[in-house]
Amino acid sequence: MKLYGSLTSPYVRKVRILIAEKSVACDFVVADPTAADSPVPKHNPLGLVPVLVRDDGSALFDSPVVLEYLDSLQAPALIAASGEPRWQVLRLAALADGMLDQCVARTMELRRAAAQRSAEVNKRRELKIARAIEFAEEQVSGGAYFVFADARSPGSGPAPASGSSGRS
Ligand SMILES: N[C@@H](CCC(=O)N[C@@H](CS)C(=O)NCC(=O)O)C(=O)O
Repeated sequence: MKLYGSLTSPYVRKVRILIAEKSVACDFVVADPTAADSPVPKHNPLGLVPVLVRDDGSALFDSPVVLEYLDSLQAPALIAASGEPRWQVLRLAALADGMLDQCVARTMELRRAAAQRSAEVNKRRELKIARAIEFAEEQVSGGAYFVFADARSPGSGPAPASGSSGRS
């Protein structure tokens, strides 16, 4: 399998983290999706990374889809398979993806020529990001930081060590 992606894309990083967590055999091909000779559109008509090209040549794209596929390859599942734990994980993933969408769009806006930039649009984006961070913080109890173990299997992960991972 090959993962096509840029080094800077947060969506690609999500996939690379899961590949590392699960020790999945997968080559990482650094590819700029916007380059004229990019291999990306051949695998994803939308021209976006990440794209996962499987051994039979078929491609999967959109990071949530790629994550679900990779997670399904070997146990233990990091994304809960069913019931309330699944809805909790999917909601958190949607929140994180939504934050990434807003952050990426904000960055793209800042890259536009000064005369074309909209401070108002980015203000709305920043408000959404701030609300999403607050929402994420409310998901953890006891003033602890959110830790990855909470996302693996809500309710069954180890409790954060008191003090060391608490908010200061
Ligand atoms: N919803 C997609 C978003 C992917 C995305 O926007 N990737 C950006 C890199 S951060 C990209 O490939 N941009 C190229 C372009 O806009 O042409 C996912 O989760 O995979």
